[in-house]
Amino acid sequence: MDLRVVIKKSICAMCANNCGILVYVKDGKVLKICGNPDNPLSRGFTCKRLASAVQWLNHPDQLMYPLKRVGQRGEGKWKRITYEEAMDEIAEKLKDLKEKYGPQILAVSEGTLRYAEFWMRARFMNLFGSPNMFQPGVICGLNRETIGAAIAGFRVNSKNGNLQNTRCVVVQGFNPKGSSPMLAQQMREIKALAPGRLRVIAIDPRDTGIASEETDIQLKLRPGTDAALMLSWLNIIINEELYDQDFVREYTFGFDKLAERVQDYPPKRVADITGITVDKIIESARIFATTKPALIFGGVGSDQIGFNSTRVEQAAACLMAITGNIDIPGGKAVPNYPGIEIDGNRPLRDSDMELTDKLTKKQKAKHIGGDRFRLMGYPGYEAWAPAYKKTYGVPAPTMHTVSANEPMIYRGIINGDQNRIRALIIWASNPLNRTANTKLVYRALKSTNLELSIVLDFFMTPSAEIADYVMPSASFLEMPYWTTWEDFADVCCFGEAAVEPLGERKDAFYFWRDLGVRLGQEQYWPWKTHEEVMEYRAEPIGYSFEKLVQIAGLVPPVQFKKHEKRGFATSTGKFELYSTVLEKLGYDPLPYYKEPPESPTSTPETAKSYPLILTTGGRSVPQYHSEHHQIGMGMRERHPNPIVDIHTETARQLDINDGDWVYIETKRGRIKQKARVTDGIRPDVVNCEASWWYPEMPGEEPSLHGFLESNANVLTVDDLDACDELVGGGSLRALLCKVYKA
Ligand SMILES: Nc1nc2c(c(=O)[nH]1)N[C@H]1C(S)=C(S)[C@@H](COP(=O)(O)OP(=O)(O)OC[C@H]3O[C@@H](n4cnc5c(=O)[nH]c(N)nc54)[C@H](O)[C@@H]3O)O[C@H]1N2
Ligand SMILES: Nc1nc2c(c(=O)[nH]1)N[C@H]1C(S)=C(S)[C@@H](COP(=O)(O)OP(=O)(O)OC[C@H]3O[C@@H](n4cnc5c(=O)[nH]c(N)nc54)[C@H](O)[C@@H]3O)O[C@H]1N2
Ligand code: SF4
Ligand SMILES: [Mo]
Repeated sequence: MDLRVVIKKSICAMCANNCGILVYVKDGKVLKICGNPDNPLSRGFTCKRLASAVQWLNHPDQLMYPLKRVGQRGEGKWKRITYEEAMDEIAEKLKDLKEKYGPQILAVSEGTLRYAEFWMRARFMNLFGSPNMFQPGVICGLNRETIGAAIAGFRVNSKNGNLQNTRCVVVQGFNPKGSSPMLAQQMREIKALAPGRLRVIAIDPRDTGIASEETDIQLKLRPGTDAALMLSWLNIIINEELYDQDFVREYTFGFDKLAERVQDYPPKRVADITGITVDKIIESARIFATTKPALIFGGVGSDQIGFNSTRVEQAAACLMAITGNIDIPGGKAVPNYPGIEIDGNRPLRDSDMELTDKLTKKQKAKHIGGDRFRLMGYPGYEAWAPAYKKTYGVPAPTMHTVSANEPMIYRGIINGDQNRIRALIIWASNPLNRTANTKLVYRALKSTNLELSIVLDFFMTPSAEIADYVMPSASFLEMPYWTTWEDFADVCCFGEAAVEPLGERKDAFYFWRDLGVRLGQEQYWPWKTHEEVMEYRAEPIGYSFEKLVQIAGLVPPVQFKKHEKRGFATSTGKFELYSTVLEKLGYDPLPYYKEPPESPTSTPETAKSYPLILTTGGRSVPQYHSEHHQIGMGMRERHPNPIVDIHTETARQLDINDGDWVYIETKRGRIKQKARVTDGIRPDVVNCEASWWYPEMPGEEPSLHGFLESNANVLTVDDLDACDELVGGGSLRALLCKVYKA
């Protein structure tokens, strides 16, 4: 027994903020955790969720040993096997399937930034020969990522601003108090220290408490109509000549065509579409254009509206560009790719580790959905990545800019297509809860057409309950960390494992490496430990693993006006208001508005029976998606039930009281949540929480931990025609529903 207290410098991964933490450890057990003030990004910040980390790690439901299914999928019959046995069997089956059908039959489904180093699975998959990796990112910022990459060479509409110098923030479909506590605190502090300095324009059908009544503007638009609103702002700013003429002339491409397009969106027409008055549209556009520097913080509100979602991001990026808010202090900083440089050398980025060139052209063509949702496939990547490499001198990452289409994958499995996915590794994700159209996902994951299914997780989730193998994973407290946020940031943060993995849990590095070695990839996995990989990546700058942990992160100073010298990373070298990449891919090169696939206007018949507009999501701090629902770790106790927001007047008409359990029903099915009656939402909109399941309910069928009880994705849509035309994300918001007492 060792009774000394040791302080480990780790990274919290209970959300993607990845704050630096100090973990107090005695005799191999975590005593307490607090923020690491030396972490150059989080500087000691932590949120309330971290307070539950010790209880979380010690929770009796944490998975400890590999499990193999022995009954039917979902019967709840499992056998404990050793890690080596599980890996041998999985490798054997994969070898067999690959020989019979080719390597593209293997897919990887992963969670959003649940793990720091996605290059590992990319490396494994590129060497295995399959292009089919997918994740929820297509409804969570990857539309923003890829459209940004296509038109400017970076993500324009993002949250990593430098608010000290910013005078106006547009908070669009974004709920920082619930989803981004660090940023919400920063905004609160600025508003308290310098009242009136930061103007906030909130674009949200709900009141998210980030805009104040006195100084700010709230645009409670009809869900799904953001593109129309932004195009109208463009209309006003261009017609009133409120744009930055020098920037537009010198650094943008296609202004005249954009100016022509936005004539279709006069404020009067857009007032009818969005439900916001003409005066408010004009006033807010003028404030945005004239209060500089300004930023647009886009959340996932409009990423999840299906068909039109990427066009919102495109229009928002055009707004940032024509107002000259790019690459200036207080505006949108262009990442200083390749980022960290020490004496002319740089540590290896994630994209340096992926081995994308090992995947042949022939295999890339087998990417499911790549020919339909082309911006998210190799056609898109190959259209923009050369300019990225030329401008920044490093390869563009594919990790989150290329994704197979999830709805097409499930349909292929259910239909028994010859070229379908036959083996699936679900890494740090819970598709039964996260993905639109849960009932279809369920049919696919249960189908015998899917011959092998493996889940890597901490807990027995609904998705794990219907897998063939469940592999228990080491968590952030049990493994070292190196994060570049998948290369979308020009910074790195590092951390060490605080304790040894519990039971037979494994850091995923070993899963990918050990599987690779078993499948003939040995020469590409020369490192025996995860720490060794980190030293390999830091070799060019000569830092040891210990030194990385001590410094906790590398954050180069932000530089501005870089575009004046090197231009933008596009084929024209300009910020493309008219996208040559979209043109090349056969899409409309300009942003435009289209009604949501289901709405009072596009489907009036449906609206007769389902008169309310549904949005799903709206985070609150205790839970992180489908995580932290277990009883006994503090978080479920703080937020025990799923909440649906309903306007006071609407609730009165429906005879619903605050705290009542109600059904929310769409054409796809119904779920139950608890009503929160409020004035802070549009009367025609209800918002229910996503991702609910009940770990305390039976794990076997038919319950699968109550995965259909309160899960918003029972209500949502993944029809291909409803998906975003460019990236293929489903329609999770702006749907039609009815609500009644349960
Ligand atoms: N209707 C509706 N659906 C939504 C949303 C919405 O707003 N509305 N939001 C969407 C968004 S933005 C997202 S990002 C997705 C999220 O979808 P996912 O990323 O799939 O998130 P979770 O459902 O929480 O599943 C993550 C799982 O990974 C496990 N896990 C976490 N970290 C690790 C790790 O390091 N290793 C391993 N092996 N496992 C780990 C957790 O225990 C959990 O079971 O959901 C989407 N779904
Ligand atoms: N506590 C907690 N924090 C999280 C997460 C979590 O699950 N829990 N998830 C993390 C992840 S992966 C993500 S992606 C982020 C997401 O973080 P956010 O982007 O903040 O997501 P939400 O909290 O769903 O807030 C979206 C807002 O959009 C509004 N909205 C709905 N429909 C529309 C629309 O059509 N237009 C507009 N303009 N607004 C609309 C909703 O009312 C809501 O206020 O949060 C991250 N942080
Ligand atoms: S859960 Fe809280 S402490 Fe942990 S990374 Fe996220 S914001 Fe930071
Ligand atoms: Mo997300």
